[in-house]
Amino acid sequence: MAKFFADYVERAKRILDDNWAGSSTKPSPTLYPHQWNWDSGFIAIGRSHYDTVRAIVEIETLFDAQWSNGMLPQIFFNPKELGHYFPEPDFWQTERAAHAPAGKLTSGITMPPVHAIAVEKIYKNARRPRDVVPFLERIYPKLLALHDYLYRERDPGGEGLAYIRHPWESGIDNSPTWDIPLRRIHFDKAKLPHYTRKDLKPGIDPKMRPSDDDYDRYVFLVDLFRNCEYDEFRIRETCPFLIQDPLFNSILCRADESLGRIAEIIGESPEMPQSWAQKTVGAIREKLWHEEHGIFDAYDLASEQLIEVDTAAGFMPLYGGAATRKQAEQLYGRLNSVSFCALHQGNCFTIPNYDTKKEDFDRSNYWRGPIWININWMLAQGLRRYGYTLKADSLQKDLLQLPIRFCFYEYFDSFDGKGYGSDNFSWTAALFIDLVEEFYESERATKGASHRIKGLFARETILNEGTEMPEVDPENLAGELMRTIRDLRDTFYDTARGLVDYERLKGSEEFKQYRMLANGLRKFRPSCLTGRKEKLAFWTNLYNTIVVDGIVTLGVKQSVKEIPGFFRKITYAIGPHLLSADDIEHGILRGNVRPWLSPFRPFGPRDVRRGMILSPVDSRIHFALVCGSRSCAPIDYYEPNHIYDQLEAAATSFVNSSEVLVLPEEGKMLISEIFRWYERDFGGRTGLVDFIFDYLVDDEARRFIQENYADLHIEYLHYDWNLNR
Ligand code: 2M8
Repeated sequence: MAKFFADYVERAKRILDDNWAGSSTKPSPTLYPHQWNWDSGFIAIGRSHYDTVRAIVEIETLFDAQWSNGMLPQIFFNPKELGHYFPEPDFWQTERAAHAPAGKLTSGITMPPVHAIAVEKIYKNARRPRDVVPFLERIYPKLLALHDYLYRERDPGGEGLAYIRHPWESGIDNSPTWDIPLRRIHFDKAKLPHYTRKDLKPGIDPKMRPSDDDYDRYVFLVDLFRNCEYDEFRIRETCPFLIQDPLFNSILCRADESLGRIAEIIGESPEMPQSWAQKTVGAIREKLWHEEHGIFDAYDLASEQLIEVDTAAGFMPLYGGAATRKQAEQLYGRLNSVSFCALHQGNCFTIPNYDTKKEDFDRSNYWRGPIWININWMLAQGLRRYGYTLKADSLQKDLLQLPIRFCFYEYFDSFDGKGYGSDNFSWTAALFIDLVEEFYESERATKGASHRIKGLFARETILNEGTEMPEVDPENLAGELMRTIRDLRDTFYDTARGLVDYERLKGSEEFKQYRMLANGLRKFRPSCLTGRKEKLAFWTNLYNTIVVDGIVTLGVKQSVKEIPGFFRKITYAIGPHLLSADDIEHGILRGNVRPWLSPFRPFGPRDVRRGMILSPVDSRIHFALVCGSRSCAPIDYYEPNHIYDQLEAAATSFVNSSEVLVLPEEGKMLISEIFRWYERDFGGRTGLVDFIFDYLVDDEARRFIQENYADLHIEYLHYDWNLNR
């Protein structure tokens, strides 16, 4: 796995190197050729893991452009790159501003203040954090001045909420939230300064960018600012777009926290940042909460009301720690719903930037629906902060997969993951590096080498040693057991999403009944199973249920990986035999073959259990066997009479899900690790490709496989071992 990510991390670093412009990093080699405010924060976070020097230079360069009133500009223009972007300094005319730094080319607005967060990360991730202290001492007053500007100039009423005065300040430019306040702006188009957009470059579909109407309003606002000579008071008096945004303010209070900790490191008083944080937290939860929607909304200071448009920005108070526990619960219900791609929903990535159920949701248009790595990177941390670990893990998985599957794009299709906008996008690369580091860290904590060794020598836990025995003849036990398993399926399994309600199942009558029947297995003779279909269904169902039983009995919380050698450990006594989940799978159902990376076959040459082996192997069982994890097949109950049809349906559904991705434009096919572990069951590599080809329904994908059959490039997807809870 380490090797698997290592190649992509190298690619991500190469992107950052290629976009390096000498003292800062361009967000993208094509669309954004200058230095951008919050992009640099995210970029520095990525670099902080391997290049402290450049991470520091990135931040210091940006702060060289800070205005004397503390404002940190949205863009610091590179004089060598002028001519490729709109609007550039000739349009901003910041020389009219009293506070703009002389000799520096900047825009006249700001962006979400992620910088203190980035600076703290640089310190924490440095090989020798002490060496970074002089940088902290240099940058701290500048960070303080930035936050002071936001509280002073953008929150004149002292509420604790800074307003933004241009959609570009939000970072989420054409978010549907801005439609209402922007459409309210009326102006005479003839009087609008002449301008030409430069973002509609070849290869960029205009439908995936803000509209011309939006641009007119962006330009109108810039014109207003320069006419006010960038004087905050005059702007405030006339600007029709003044919004208190939950995204901006959640980042602000999260950055206040970092600022307080930086103050402590360098021996300054953290009091000011801490009191700012407290105030903003209180104001977000009081003023921006929409009780009915169960989400935070932006507040429009012109109309004096919440803008009732729900986007991913509404979840950001989780990141800022601003949601109360009760708000967080409601928020989670909203976030983990079909509107924003629920756990195990399939065919969507978490979290789209806008409610997918809205009519104007647009899966490929910029900030009106797609997935953005930076927003979700923050939301994953917010979810962890409130203890929603499972969802945070699933977010992390999607964030790691998107660049791997679809390259390091600017944003991604919320349903099929296709990359849009600029390729080789810097913050996608930078935050990917950070996510991989986080992934390694949690791997080290839960599944180190010693864990694997323990797994090899795991002692079995016999799960059916209870004293309560069923009053059923051993001959009828199989039928009874299967009926009870079907009841469990009906009551506690969500077969469409592959989830099990372990909590409810645990204390239920149905599960008690199942466990009693499982005790009866001690007197069962497997030889009374007749016919291949009956055996196939019996062992498949029993395997799936021993896994559920093991998860409940051993108290698995997040992942079966918590228990060393889980599948070797969970065992049933069946007649005179002991059979672990591994024995059932690799011994009986797979024809006694070695499990992946194991030196031994389950049944040795003289093992009497060899009599139970089912041969030949039906490779479709891999889409029916459940491992209690998110990436395995969804759990179901298999009927002896219909098992072949059910296996056929399971294989079709798996091959046509996001576990098999054929990407002709990338010249490769990405498939579940299941295909790697069980390649031999599919008849080796060729058999595997044939198998996938036969089940795929998409014509374009089939054509690609056919045309590239001989040297098809295959990569394997990261397997998600999180519990299918
Ligand atoms: C996008 O915004 C710029 C204006 O700032 C643009 O559309 O031209 C946004 O995605 C913004 O969040 C980002 O910082 C910037 C550069 O990546 O591009």
